[in-house]
Amino acid sequence: MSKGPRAETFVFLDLEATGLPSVDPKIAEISLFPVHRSSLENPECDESDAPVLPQVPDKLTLCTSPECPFTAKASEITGLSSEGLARCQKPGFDGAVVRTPQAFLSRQEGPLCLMAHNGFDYDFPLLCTELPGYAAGAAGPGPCPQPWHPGPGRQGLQPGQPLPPLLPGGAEGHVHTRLMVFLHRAAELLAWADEHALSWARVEPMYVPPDGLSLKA
Ligand code: DCM
Ligand code: MG
Ligand code: MG
Repeated sequence: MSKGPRAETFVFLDLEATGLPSVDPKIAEISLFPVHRSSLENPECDESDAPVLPQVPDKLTLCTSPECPFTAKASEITGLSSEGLARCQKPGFDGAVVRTPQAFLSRQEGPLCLMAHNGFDYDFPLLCTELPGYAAGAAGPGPCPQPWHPGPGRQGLQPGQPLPPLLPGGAEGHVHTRLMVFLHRAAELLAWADEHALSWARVEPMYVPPDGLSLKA
């Protein structure tokens, strides 16, 4: 299906936000783990032959105080609240939130392929709404959903393989867990991603912000 060049870096990402798409959510946390193709083609394993996290520890996690309150469910899931973020004096969604991930990703070898569980229904449209400059400027194969559900009956694992623990810790914990699931069947999932990666042009914004404007990088 993919017509573009193959990705050299796979960026495992997760967003935490103030709610589901029905409430026009705002991003509260972004986590990005770029993993070079070579680390996925030859994943390192421990003494019991279970894959371990790639050695190169390049990752970015940042949070921002969203303009709107969290739904009760979103607050329960993420452990975040407007009060907690304000208490820690976290600034709102400003130019730094746009520029920092862009600068970070520009240091990775392209083309990039973004990997997110449920990405086409949540993370990518929300990125498109809140970071349109990034979406417009992104080159290469672009986003790619992860073809499994890392919950009960995890489809990314072989029967009998130990499950990686579902780490708490918001977006970063979720990215970590999903990367570990990927590593358990890296060759197969890498081939799947090469085949199914879609261009950013296929991603529609989740919603148009009320002022019709979003921050540009
Ligand atoms: N979310 C929500 N209610 C749910 C599931 C998710 O409001 N039942 C929102 C808040 C999360 C965001 O979606 O920050 C992303 O969820 P996840 O990290 O599971 O992808
Ligand atoms: Mg998510
Ligand atoms: Mg998450």
